[in-house]
Amino acid sequence: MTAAINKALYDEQGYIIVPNLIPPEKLEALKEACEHAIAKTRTGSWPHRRTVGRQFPPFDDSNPDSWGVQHLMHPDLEEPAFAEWYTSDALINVAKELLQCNEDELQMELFNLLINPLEHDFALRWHRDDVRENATAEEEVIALERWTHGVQWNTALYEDSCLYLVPKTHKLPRTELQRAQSMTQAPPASPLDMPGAIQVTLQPGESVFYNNNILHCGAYNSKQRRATLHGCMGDTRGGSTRAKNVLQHGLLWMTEDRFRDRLNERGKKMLQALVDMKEGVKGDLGYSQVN
Ligand SMILES: O=C(O)CCC(=O)C(=O)O
Ligand SMILES: [Fe+2]
Repeated sequence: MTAAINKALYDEQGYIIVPNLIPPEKLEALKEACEHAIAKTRTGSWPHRRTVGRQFPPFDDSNPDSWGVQHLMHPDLEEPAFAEWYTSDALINVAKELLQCNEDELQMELFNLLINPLEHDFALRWHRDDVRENATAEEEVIALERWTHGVQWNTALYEDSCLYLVPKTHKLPRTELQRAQSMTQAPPASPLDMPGAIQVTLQPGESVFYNNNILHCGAYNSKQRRATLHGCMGDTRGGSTRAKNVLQHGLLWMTEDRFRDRLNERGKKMLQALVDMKEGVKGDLGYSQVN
């Protein structure tokens, strides 16, 4: 198990920074894979993207500019470095430690890339990924209490200061002042005006692991290169609690044999957990947020 993981600090703050999860010999391969994926996205040949103007799924084609590349492990993207890293010992060990689970309980989920738009600065409003902005304090407490079986991370390939968060709000409902700044669809003019907010700066190779129901936002600078791997994993003890958060991204392609067949044995097991969760939920769960 990776000695540097401070699980107690993660539980207390709702996030931790972890250096060097990408082995040096893999860093160049991942950067190259990202460049290919970004080029395909910007030229329109990769259709699965996060569109400027839309903060949350479902994304559409209403703007040619993009702030993210979706589905990095998709076989059509033809970049095996992504699935290799998602299933690597370094990443799996951190996930197991933070989730306090066995490898057999790990669930494959999302793996995307956050990039700088080219034409427009863009921002995401203050939000929790799977709790709506109009939730009452009581509803927030209930939602946060059940949100214990997943972990999300950003791994920067270049220096990245786009993410802001409010430490400890993974366990606490918003104060009145925090609610006042997170009740609309509008991104903040100045993220640090949010009471308690910090800006997270990652050096190349560093990762922030966080509870994605912590209060957070993003500010994207079109002039500063961003290529930040953005993924999450769950553990099967969570049952279907994570289904909406994950399935809203459109994961039918992950149920196809041609994806499964390309994974290593560890990846195949993790994928099966996702497929089981998907099959276990009935009907359309809709979306976590409204754009
Ligand atoms: O840009 C970021 O780092 C945060 C992205 C985010 O909050 C989201 O995709 O929900
Ligand atoms: Fe988010």
